[in-house]
Amino acid sequence: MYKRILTIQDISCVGQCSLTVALPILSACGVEASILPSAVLSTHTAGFTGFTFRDLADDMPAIRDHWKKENIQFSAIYTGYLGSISQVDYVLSIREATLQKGGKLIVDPAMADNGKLYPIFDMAYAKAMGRLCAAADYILPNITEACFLTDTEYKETYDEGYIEGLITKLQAMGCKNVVLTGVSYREGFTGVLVAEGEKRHYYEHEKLPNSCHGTGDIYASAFVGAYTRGKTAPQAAKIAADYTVECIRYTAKLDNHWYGAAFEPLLGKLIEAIDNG
Ligand code: PXL
Repeated sequence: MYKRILTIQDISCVGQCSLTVALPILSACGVEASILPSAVLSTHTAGFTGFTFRDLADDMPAIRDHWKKENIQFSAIYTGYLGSISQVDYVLSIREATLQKGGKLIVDPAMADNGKLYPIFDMAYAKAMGRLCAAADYILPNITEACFLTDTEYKETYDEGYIEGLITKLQAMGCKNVVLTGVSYREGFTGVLVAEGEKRHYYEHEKLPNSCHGTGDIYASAFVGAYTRGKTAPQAAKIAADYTVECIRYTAKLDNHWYGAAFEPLLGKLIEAIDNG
């Protein structure tokens, strides 16, 4: 069945993240991508200075009402970086109005990394994001985001008990299914833990020495695309992880490509993994 996804996240005009990543990746996955831009920025906020920022929250109710009048329905809604706290309630009302029966709300909290919130966000935003996560079918936090969502101390090194503690707290908030990224138990390796109710599935992969901005968006978009195409969550988590690692590996070979990961040349591999995996 042909699937149409609505993705709600910002347009960073330059910088290879959010919608400029989600649109091509979702299209490559073979699903129709509709968009609702949450904000427009001249660049992303990680490494550039003096970026412009326009919050588009005020446009959201009229867009929602028009879609409702036109009876537009989506197979899934996937949210990422939102521009402001008021968007959380708009997203919930857009789900109410447009998500088809049985459709999934997939939330990437997209607000923090390496122990810190992104610029422009504060604890009030993190709390509001917690409400959206609690209403989601799947959430895709990294460890930093899981810590902000659950008021847990961020640690660089940890054991399985710490990770299980994060999952338990997230599930107690109402997040039934968690895809936790960047879970690393040994030098040179990292991975993703998929927790669906009581079930746990850990996929470990190589950890490359370089890291790139925007890889969370590449990961989440590939996960959503693969999952919407009928893969199970653990299968989609593996496809997305393998693709993201290849994008990081490719980017390491480029000069002066610090602002994002070059995901475009690897799209063929993602399509192959979805079609033949
Ligand atoms: O990749 C996440 C992201 C999305 N959008 C904007 C960002 C970031 C990360 O910093 O700044 C505007």
